[in-house]
Amino acid sequence: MSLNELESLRGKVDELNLEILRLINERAEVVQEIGKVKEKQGVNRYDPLRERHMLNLLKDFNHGPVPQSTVEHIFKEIFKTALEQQEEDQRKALLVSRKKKKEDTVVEVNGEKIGQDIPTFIFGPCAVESYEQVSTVAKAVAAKGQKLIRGGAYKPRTSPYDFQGLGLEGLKILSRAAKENGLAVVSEIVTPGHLEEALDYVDVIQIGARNMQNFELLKAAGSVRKPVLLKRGLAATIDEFINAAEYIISQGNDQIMLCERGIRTYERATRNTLDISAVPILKQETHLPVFVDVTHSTGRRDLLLPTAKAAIAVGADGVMAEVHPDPAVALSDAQQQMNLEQFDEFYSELQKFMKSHAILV
Ligand SMILES: [Mn+2]
Repeated sequence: MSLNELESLRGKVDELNLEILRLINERAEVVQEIGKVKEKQGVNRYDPLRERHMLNLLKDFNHGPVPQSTVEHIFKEIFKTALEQQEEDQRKALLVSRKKKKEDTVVEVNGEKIGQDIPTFIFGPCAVESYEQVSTVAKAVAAKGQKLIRGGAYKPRTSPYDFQGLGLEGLKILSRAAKENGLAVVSEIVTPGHLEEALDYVDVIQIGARNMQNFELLKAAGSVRKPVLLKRGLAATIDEFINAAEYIISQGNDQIMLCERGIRTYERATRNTLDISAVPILKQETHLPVFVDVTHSTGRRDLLLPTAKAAIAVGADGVMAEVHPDPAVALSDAQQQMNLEQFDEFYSELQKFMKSHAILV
């Protein structure tokens, strides 16, 4: 074979490559069109029967020399790319997506602008147990100039025999203590049925980890005009978490805050594994404020401060932590709540950290 011949064959291969490239892209455009039609009809994007049909057609017309298994392998990759492209387009279309709205969403509660400039803190006991208990904590929170208090009245617990919370009575107690101290209430609602009665006493509706995919509850929270704090599920992927937020916003309520609270892994040194990288990912993917709950992610008092620092350093808009006047006798999460002294220490250390890093001036 002469050198000229080789050059000319290589030239042909180059041309064919470009032709294949052009065809792959042309195919992708047609698939995108199909995606739009399917979206309008509300049908599933992946259709295994259709894929089988396409593979059969290729088999009928493949006369070699490329073996059929290789042809299938190559075309399956092409099919997959097109499907991924469709999914990417779908993600861009989400209302919570940063691509849909570039600017940060700022949620205003009790004069606190959450998601803007300085981090927001949400402190309070795991559960509302008595007026004295929440009132003591409310005073400590207000003394620090903070604007929000948390406390569970409806407690979804692992065991049905564990303390289930004081219910509406608990919300009334929390609301009273909060008002007396100029604080807004963050409290979990577990069923759409409780939402209406709770609205008089709650300023931020919390949807807990165990209810992250309670779609009826998400839709109900989306149809009221109160901010929602949505916690990530125990074993939820970031994608599932984002879609849960989409359920809320799809009903018209865009006052949503996300909260990373640790995920379940094989690691037992902490109660859950704090997925710290979820914070910047959620900030990139969505326009919503992102919190880190250091209490439930670690389940360890000695890790509250370092993880809170990490949360702020990585760009979280706020931190949530549990405080109880006497954690040893708390009816839930006795292991990990801070007492008032520890709370003071935690708070002042965090302030120091933020000042030294010019987060607070
Ligand atoms: Mn708790």
